[in-house]
Amino acid sequence: MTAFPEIDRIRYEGPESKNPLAFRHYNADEVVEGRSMRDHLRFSVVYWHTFRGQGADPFGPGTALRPWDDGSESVENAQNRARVAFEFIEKLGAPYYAFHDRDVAPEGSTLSESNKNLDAVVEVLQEEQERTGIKLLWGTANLFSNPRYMHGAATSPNCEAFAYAAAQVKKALEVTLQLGGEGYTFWGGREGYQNLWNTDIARELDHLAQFLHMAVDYAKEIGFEGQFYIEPKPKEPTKHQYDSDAAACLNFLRQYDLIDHLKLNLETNHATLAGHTMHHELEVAGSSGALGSLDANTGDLLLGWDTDQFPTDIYLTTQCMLSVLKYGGLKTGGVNFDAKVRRESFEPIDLFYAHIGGMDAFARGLKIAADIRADGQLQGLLVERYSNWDSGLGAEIEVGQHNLASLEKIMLEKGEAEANRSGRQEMLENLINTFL
Ligand code: XUL
Ligand code: CO
Repeated sequence: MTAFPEIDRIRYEGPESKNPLAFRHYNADEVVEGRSMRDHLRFSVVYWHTFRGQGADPFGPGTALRPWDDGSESVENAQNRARVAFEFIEKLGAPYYAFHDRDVAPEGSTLSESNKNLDAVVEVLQEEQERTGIKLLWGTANLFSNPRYMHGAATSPNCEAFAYAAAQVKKALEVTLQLGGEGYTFWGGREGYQNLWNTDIARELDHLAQFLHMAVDYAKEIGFEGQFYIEPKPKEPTKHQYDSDAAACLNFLRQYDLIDHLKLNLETNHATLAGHTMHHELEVAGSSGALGSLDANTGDLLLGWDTDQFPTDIYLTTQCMLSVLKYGGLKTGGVNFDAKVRRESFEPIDLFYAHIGGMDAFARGLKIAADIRADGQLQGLLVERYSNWDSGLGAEIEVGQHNLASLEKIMLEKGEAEANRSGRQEMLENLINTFL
């Protein structure tokens, strides 16, 4: 059985190709800065949008045609869907995928039934991983859809919702280990508040930290050595999510002694909802040594929701890859397309177009970023901007030789600070454009 009979393996045909089912820039074996594109980009397909998304929105039901899916919540349908997912990922040529426990297998009427369903589908995932060589980038548990999590999971005022979530994470860690997953992500689905009159923030944050420590401890116990990630998002579904942006996550991780255990999984549309750019979030995480993985997508600035569209903007992907290269490249993380085809793009083939576009956009971003780095002008101007810290007074301050009184003495003698130099912002923006 094949779900995509008309599609062959998607191949690299070069920038001149007019074939919409070919890559123009993503050439997996091509070497950039000493590493293949495959290894730089570590592309990953998400199960939840690509195989469970129906295209529903608040104004109408799903539109997606998925002829392989009988629409039931049976385990057989879930197993069949898993095989289709691997056919898709293999034809696309992405080396990784990511899933939530409840995307891949139906929730049963009890926890043990849900665990049994998950085991039955994980068996197929394992077979398919072995057959194709496709690997699990990260696993996660859905701790936000079921009504038991209406007030949150780890931050719920109901301790049994916390306990149930803990049990779900335990199982999700076990299957992530079983599948050789390279990471495990915590996105705080409803870990936030809707109303401060009924919320004890300090207690909820303590609980969230306890929950993450339990996961870290259990990973150690079972020998899971993958990387843990926390994924910032400022709102949706709650009005304020605790993990609101990279800086808030870093503060939380440091406050609760978790900073050595979790890195950040940054998502473009979450950055923009937070009033930041993805570039900002990457630099905040990277400069703290916490840049872990990318949920690659984009929002629509005119809509203001988490629309999770596929990234096609070369300026964005160039910024992403400049930051990734600057901080030493992706290690356990990947470029994970947490993105969905839009409601009007309802045919199976649209899934290919969407991923091909995202992969090509990132491949171009990678090549452009490498060109900018090889050229060296941008880096040279940055070094130059801070150069008066390299010797004399600047160097003395940096090594801690001064205090307020000694600096006052110098400035009383000089009377005024040295004149500033131009930031050259327009010139730098023009410089970047010469590479695009
Ligand atoms: C939600 C979101 C999630 C996480 C995984 O906005 O991005 O899909 O990536 O739970
Ligand atoms: Co995400």
